[in-house]
Amino acid sequence: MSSINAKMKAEKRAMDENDQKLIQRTIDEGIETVWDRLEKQLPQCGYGSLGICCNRCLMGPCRIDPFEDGGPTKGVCGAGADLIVARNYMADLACGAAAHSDHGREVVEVLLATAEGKSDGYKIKDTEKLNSVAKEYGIEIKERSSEDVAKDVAIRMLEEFGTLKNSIQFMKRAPEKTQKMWNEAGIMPRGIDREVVDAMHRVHMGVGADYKNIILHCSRTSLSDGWGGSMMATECGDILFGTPKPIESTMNLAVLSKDKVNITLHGHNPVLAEMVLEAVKDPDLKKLAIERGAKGINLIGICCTGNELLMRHGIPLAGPMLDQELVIATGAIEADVVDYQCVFPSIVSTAKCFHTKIITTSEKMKIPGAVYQEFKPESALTTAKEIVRIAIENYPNRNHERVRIPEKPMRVVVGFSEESIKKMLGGSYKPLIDAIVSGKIRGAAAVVGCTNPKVKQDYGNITVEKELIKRNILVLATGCGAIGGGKAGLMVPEAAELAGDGLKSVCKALGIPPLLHMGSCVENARILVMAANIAKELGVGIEDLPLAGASPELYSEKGFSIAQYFVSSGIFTVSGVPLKIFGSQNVTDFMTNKLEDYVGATLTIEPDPIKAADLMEAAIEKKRKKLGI
Ligand code: SF4
Ligand code: MSK
Repeated sequence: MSSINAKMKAEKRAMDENDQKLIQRTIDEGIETVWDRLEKQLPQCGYGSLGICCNRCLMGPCRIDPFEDGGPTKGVCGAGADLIVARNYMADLACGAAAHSDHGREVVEVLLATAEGKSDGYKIKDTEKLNSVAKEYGIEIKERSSEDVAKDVAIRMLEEFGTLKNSIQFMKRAPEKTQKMWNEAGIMPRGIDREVVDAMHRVHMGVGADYKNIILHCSRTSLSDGWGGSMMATECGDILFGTPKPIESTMNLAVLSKDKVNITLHGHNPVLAEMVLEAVKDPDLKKLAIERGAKGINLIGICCTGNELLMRHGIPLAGPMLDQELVIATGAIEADVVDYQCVFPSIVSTAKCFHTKIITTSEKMKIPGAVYQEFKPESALTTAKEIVRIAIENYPNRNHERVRIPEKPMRVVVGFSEESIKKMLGGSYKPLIDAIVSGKIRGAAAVVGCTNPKVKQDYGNITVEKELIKRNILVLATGCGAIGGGKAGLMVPEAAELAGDGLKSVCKALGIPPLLHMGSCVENARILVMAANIAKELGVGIEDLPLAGASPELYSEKGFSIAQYFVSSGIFTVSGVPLKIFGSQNVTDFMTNKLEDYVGATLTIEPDPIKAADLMEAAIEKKRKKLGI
């Protein structure tokens, strides 16, 4: 392919110029990426896209055929389109909820090991948060050591995964009105694992056959993720590593260093990344890096691990999920260290084109061809140092002539945890509520979730974000959706100039960007807590607030769970990528219309990001009208 064609192709694949440069390189040099593999898959299966293919049991696989007269309308067991679509959606969503919550459990386990003095390198950093969570659980603090309190907190949380306790403490953070709504709809979750296992039981052949009942259980399962496993991951992450505060940093592929050992950290669980961050402070390792000819060690984050490191420590972030192959294609990465989720198995092949070592660390996620360094709390810092040593020893293998690091990293201001936002407002949400009531700010919108090669990278996220701030809607962003806005320059206070007059004046008065980065995909829990606290200050339910959500470039099963728990918490939500539900008119109608009767909000699909912003604005205005503001 000529270089001009490669450039045009790269421009179609991503918004960001630095991404485009690396995409062009992959095309020029025949390095396969996610976009190439998507092209080879086209056209993708129509049955699968509509959700009407069932591969659940050995009487199948079965499909419903809406394309041909006289085609099958039932699977071998008699399941029709409604059931097959609902069941497939629930199985995907349960997988996402399980991934989030299992990550949460592992953070709680590290907290327990640390409290018991059995972990290597971890400390309790935020005792204020520890004590406030302990109070919620009714745990005595008095003269007790942080470790004793943390031990009780961790055990009480671990109890909520199973079935004995039968309730999740953090559900009580929601306003009473919202809790009543959940109880009336029969979707108040009992335990985290319980709801996921129950979901998988229901999708077994010959169990759930009522699509409405299945979708409502999707809500229950997703709530156990958002208000359960994900919220525990967030709170225990803060207790162990600190609650984020506003901090400056940089983003995009230009954050790599030409003359330092570059180590990328990719995946989701901060328990790995935080220890690598500790390990690079080791004077012996710093010395070793110099001895091997480097000027030092440069840590860089990718996607959600990157978001957590960025939020808490200002570690520069290279890009979202789809940048994982591009960052290796710079030729400048000594080690790409991963834990789990959103990590392409293909990175080992990408790494073979250069000197990069892929280091896997989780017993759950091994990749053939990668270096495996098992990461356990009891030997965490020791393993992290070994990982850093492997990276440093690999520096002399870098071929500097093949290195292509783009220029101009984008400045960002991040670290907007719920606590830091409240502090910035003077300790109460009143100033924000006043701005919303006066109409200066029409409402707030969460732009969350992924990047997906079916959408030009960052286009959906950035367009929705820009449209919303123009319309005086404050944007709260997390996950890879946040990274798009950061790379586009929306995460600096000067971006207030792009906002409508009302939002601009508020941002200028507070010195904040119109798009607030609130963390990783698991940390959407911060948005739920903020919504709950604002609703309680106003004396209403979350479902009454002028709030909306969007995932313009959704790809992941975790994203299904996030979208469903936003909706189930009463927040109208739009996916920019079609969910696999259109094979059933009834399921589609239930999700996009009838769910409102149960949870005060619906989930809809709109691939055009400007129209998605229109829908979000309309939902916000509808809630304003209902509130009489
Ligand atoms: Fe076919 Fe029913 Fe088995 Fe699904 S569960 S594969 S529809 S027989
Ligand atoms: S990493 S789940 S692509 S946000 Fe959390 Fe990004 Fe979505 Fe993975």
